[in-house]
Amino acid sequence: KQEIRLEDYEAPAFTIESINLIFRLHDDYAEVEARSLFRMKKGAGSELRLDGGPYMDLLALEIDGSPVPDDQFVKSAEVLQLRSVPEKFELGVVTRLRPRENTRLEGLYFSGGNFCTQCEAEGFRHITYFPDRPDVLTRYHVRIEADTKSCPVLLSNGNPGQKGDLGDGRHFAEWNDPHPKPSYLFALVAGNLACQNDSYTTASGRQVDLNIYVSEQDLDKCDYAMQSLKRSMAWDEEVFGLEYDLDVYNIVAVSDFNMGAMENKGLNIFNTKYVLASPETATDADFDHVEGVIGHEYFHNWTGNRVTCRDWFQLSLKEGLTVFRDQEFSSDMTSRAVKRLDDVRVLRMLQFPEDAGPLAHPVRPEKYIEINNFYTTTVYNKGAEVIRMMHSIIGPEAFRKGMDLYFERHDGQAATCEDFAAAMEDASGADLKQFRLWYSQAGTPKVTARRSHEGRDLIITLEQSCAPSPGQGVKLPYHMPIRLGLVGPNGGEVTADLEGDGKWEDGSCIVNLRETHQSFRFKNVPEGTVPSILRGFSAPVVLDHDLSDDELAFLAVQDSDPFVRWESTQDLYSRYLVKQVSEDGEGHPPELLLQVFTGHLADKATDPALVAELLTLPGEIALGQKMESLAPERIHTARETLAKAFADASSENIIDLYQSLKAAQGYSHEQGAKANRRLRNVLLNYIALMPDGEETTQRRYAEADNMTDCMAALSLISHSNFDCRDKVLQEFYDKWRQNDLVIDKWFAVQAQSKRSDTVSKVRELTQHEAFTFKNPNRLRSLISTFSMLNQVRFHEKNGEGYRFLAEMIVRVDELNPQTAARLVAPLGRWGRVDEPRKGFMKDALMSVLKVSNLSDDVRELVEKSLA
Ligand code: B3K
Ligand code: ZN
Repeated sequence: KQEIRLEDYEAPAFTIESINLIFRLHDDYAEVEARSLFRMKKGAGSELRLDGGPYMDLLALEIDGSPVPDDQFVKSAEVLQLRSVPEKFELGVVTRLRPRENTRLEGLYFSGGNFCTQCEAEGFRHITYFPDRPDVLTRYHVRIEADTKSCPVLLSNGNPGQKGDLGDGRHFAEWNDPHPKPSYLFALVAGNLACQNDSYTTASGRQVDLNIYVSEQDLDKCDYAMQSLKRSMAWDEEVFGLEYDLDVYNIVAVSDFNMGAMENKGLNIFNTKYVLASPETATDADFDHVEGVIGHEYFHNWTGNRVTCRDWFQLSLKEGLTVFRDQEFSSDMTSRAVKRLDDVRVLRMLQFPEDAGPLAHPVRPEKYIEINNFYTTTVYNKGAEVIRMMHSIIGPEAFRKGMDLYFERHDGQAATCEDFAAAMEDASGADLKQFRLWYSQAGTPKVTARRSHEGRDLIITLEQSCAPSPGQGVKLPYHMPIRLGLVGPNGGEVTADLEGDGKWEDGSCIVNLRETHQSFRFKNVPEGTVPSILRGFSAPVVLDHDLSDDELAFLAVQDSDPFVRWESTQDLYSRYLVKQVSEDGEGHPPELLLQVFTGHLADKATDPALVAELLTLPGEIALGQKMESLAPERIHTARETLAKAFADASSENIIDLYQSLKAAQGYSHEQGAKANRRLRNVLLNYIALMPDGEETTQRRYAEADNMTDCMAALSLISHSNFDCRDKVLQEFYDKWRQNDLVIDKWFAVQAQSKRSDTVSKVRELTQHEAFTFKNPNRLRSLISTFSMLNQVRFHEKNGEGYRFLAEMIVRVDELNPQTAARLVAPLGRWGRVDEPRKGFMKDALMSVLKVSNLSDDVRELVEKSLA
């Protein structure tokens, strides 16, 4: 496959007025008839190029009702070229597909007894020959014909039209989508599904029919998704003034899905993982993810569907913006402070390594071989940070004006990241020229903050740099908003006059860092004031500061900004742990650390969910990122040792707090109850290390009346050498074997085990009766969890972890290239490890490359990973 470049973009030569699609679905094949009205643009040549794919047969090709003669078109595996077409014509294409054989889960496929589609990014070309690109928008009229009994439910985009009986045990349904859309937003579902129905009345009084379709046995797990959908609809009206625009909003949950969900116009298709939730089967985190993804797909209706992307290089235009919107939504629905920590943790754990490794690319990439490989955490999560920075720089009011202007200008169009930045610029009057570098430069910038004093003035000097990334040697300085505060000696906020580019807002000062080296003078600052830098993680950077341990301990307790409180605590713990690792020290943790820990333990004024985070040691992956060269075993040991020291030193307080958090009246999903569970389960980690640890953990497991508590205990048991371990794992499996999503957790909890036998256990689990290479959730729960989250076992010194992953990539690639490609990244991190690991990782990558028939998806990433 050839590399596609942003600089080669050309507008389409034809517009399409409408498309009529007829799907004739049969048990073992599907026939698709497509009739589209094409109109040539002025000055375009008369040749027509249509995208296609190798998995369908072309049964008929017509122009204005007459067959196109064989010598008038050329068909290769991926393109259908018509030599010369009229200025205006109806193109008729009939194709035959085999949905049951489609294990790639792209285009039209069969999952759990139902037909469904996935067209983003380039799946529509596997349904019919068509200009399958996001800047060709047209109106869809769809008719589905299928067996009445096996497919009672027939769905497509837009509003429902006619339906009826066809005789012979077959029936049909028609759907009309009045909003022009690109082909990637097309969707179809046909099958036997149960439905939860509700309705929503929009601000302007439009009544919308809401449906969630799932398989019969899951009907009792849709409530939360439905409530989340209604909350999303209300939130978008309130915060952005955006209303829903069709009579019906359908969501279908399918169990075989390559990613989380898909925002098809009026017919979202979801991974069951992000729809189904009940307290018995889903953790609090799962509930939050359901709400976040339901919101995300709903918000796409405006940011993605009404305004779509001109080309796939602009993917972050819809994804970064929509992630920002779903994060804001979840913040408003839950706790803003804790949501921010969760988001920053994800960014650091997934995006920072991507940005520092061989697969680094800008938020707006400039080239790709397989576009599916660019649905990355950089495009999504860093993309969201870019939007958040604009929000900080121009302020919330101007941001809202900018959004309004963006929709006013581009509703119904395929737009670019540049269009978005221009709207924000025009609405605010701010100059965002330099800011745009966030779209084009890859890599995580480093910011160094140093202090000096002149009289009573405090001068903070910020310096920025960004290491080279593939294809980008030298980086220009970014424009970044750094939110900082001054915490006075007795803990109060100090507001001091600023000399330099910035402004005060609600007790914090947002300064604009634009130069490589730039100073900010705060006038007349009381002695003993400590600067709190990068509040709210206002820019996605690595911060290096000159705060002492005592100052960190001070901020950990006193700062009004929850992010800095957490970050200072983490910094303090990490400093000590990194030193332990590099010196292989056995030393007892200093009094200051214990003081901070017990201080948090006694903190009754703070949200327990945040206290839980303050009491959590930095993860092994986060610690690894603080080291030049990764020492996974030593990181693991140092962290365990510190946890044990905390548990020993504060055992009474830990147990007291643990007891006091016991829910008075059974399970509740209220914020307060969730927060208490979070804290209680963090404390359980420490209790498990105490002399009665096994007993308490086992009791917690046995008494759990919800999946959050159950998994917290099970995860500790899975790490442990407790006698009960095998028995508990077996019981859990026996209890839940009918529930795929819960069994995914069972695989994941074993894949994450820190026990030294984990690699061989994980390998064994691929032979388990419940394991299948065909289901992406199952693959992710075992293979991705192991390779991405279990640092110490994946990086086993003998290279077994790497070899296992390489074998899995090859196995999965035979069935599902997109999902196989998503497994590659951990093997590319060889720059971070020493020999012999480095050699083993490269060998593993090479072994994948040697395979014949490797997909373009996997090949692109493996080749880049080796470069
Ligand atoms: N837009 C889809 C992702 C499609 C991925 C295609 N490989 C889901 C989302 O971001 O909402
Ligand atoms: Zn999205």
